[in-house]
Amino acid sequence: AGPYTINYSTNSPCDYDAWASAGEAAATAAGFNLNQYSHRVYVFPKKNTCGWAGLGTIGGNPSRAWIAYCDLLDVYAHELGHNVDMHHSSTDMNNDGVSDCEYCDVSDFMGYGGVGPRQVNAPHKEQMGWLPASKVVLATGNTTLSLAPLELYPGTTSLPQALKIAKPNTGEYYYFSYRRKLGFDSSLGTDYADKANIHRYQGSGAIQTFFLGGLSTGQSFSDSANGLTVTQTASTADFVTLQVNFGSVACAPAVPTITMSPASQGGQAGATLSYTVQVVNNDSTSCSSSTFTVTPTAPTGWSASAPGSVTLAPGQSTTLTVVFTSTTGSTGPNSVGVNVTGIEPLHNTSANATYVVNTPDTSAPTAPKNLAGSSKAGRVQLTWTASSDNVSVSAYRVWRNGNLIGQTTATSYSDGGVNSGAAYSYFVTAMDGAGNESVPSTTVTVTVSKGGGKPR
Ligand SMILES: [Ca+2]
Ligand SMILES: [Ca+2]
Ligand SMILES: [Zn+2]
Repeated sequence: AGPYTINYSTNSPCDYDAWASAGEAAATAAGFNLNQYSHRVYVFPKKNTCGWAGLGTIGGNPSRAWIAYCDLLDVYAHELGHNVDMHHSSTDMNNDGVSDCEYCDVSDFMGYGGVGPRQVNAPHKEQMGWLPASKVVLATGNTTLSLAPLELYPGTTSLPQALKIAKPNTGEYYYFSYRRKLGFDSSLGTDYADKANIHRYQGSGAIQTFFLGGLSTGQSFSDSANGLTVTQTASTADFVTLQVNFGSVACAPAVPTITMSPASQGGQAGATLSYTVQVVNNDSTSCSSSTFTVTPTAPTGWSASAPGSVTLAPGQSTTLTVVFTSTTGSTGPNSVGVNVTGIEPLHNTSANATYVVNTPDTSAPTAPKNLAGSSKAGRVQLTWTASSDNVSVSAYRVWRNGNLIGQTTATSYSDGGVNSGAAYSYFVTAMDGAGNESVPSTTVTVTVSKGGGKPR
């Protein structure tokens, strides 16, 4: 629309908002429905008092851009770039996270204006969706790959056009791309042309991108904090080859996982119980092996023992046995555990389990009842009625003439160690698992019948 003449002087103060309103009023009067325009650009004479070449909102609806240098193509591109959410293309040549110069990556029109037409850098192309996802390779392990020039229309090359690598210590990404003097980039400067360009960017959003430098064949980029090295190994007119090496990734120690089992078990006072302790070294794979010291923790007076220390590689796990012995006076549930310490303070952790001291069984079973005896074929057959116990009856003992002659879990017994015609007295006692014995049953006397089988 326009041009329209508005009632301001080229010498009047730089009231760009008022100029935009006056311009919009003029366009509306001329029949434009401005509601149809979500991106609005106000271009005014180069003779003005503003002191800048252009100004643009980052995003916005409508987005707005003011062009003070109406004859500079890249100023339009720059301000419209802000309007679609791009921030400035900056430099940080020493990669210390501190911007060296906000507008100095001039491989991208989001740097200084007045440089001439050019493309945008790799992070901006990804941010804008101007590179299909298939053209951006995220390297997570050692790899060697070739990139086609970033200037090519993606459909015209089978190669990827950007290499992206996470920068874990800041949550940013590195971007590598191959820039050549093609098309709008025909005037690309020597810092960029025919080199693998290195950028750093958050990965999304209206945040500055940072140019870190360019590689020639044989040169490497290193980030020692993240153990990353990227070496340019070859370049032709059609591609650059980069070798990515994560070889010396920094060690990231982590809290080991300690589990103790069983979670709970019981034993008598004074009993020694075993627990299995599993130790998992969760350090990152680049860490060296670590030694974990396992120290048992138990109530005062108890004794405990553990193997002491275990040495594990990252990711490795082992189980060891830790034993605890309660004191004779202990009762109820008690916490037992292990403290684990390692090389790193991060390694210090612990685990616990429960040792329940059972109340001892001091109550004997009831006496067996209804003891009855009979004799047949030279043997004595005894039967009785089962006893009961607060826990359980474990066995019956059979006594003949006051001597223990056998033990059974049944409620009957057959005694063959007897002489025909003789008389014997028997009683039976019941036992429980704790060794408590009942009082004797009543006594029965049995006279052994004459031999078995038919008489000869
Ligand atoms: Ca810097
Ligand atoms: Ca008992
Ligand atoms: Zn800007």
